[in-house]
Amino acid sequence: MKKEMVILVAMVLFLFGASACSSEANNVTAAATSSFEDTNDDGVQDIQLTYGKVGPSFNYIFSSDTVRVNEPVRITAEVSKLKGCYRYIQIPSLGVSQYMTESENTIEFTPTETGEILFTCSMGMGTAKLTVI
Ligand SMILES: [Cu+2]
Repeated sequence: MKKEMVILVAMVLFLFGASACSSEANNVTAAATSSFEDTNDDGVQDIQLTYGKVGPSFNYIFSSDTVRVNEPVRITAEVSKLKGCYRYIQIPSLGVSQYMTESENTIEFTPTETGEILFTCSMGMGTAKLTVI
């Protein structure tokens, strides 16, 4: 009797774990399907960067959070929305550290490997990431 209970509990736990895993996998797939826009058809993946409410707080907002590997990316910042240190964009993995102005409001790079690229402001309060697929 006791042994049967243990087996039952193990099965329930297994089913729970399996369903939790599959819903997590679905979320990942959903996030990865949001795609970039090549707005002016020049072969560059255009992403607009602005700032606004994200969940309960405020942070950077990308128009798309997914880009394709080995294709150029152009981030264009809406500078008027970026205050203070939010204009000073750091991309540690690419060695980028750039102060955005109205006249210099773009960052261009070509991701050479899949994974995540982290963006932060100079003080680390603002964060955002691009997923390279
Ligand atoms: Cu900051």
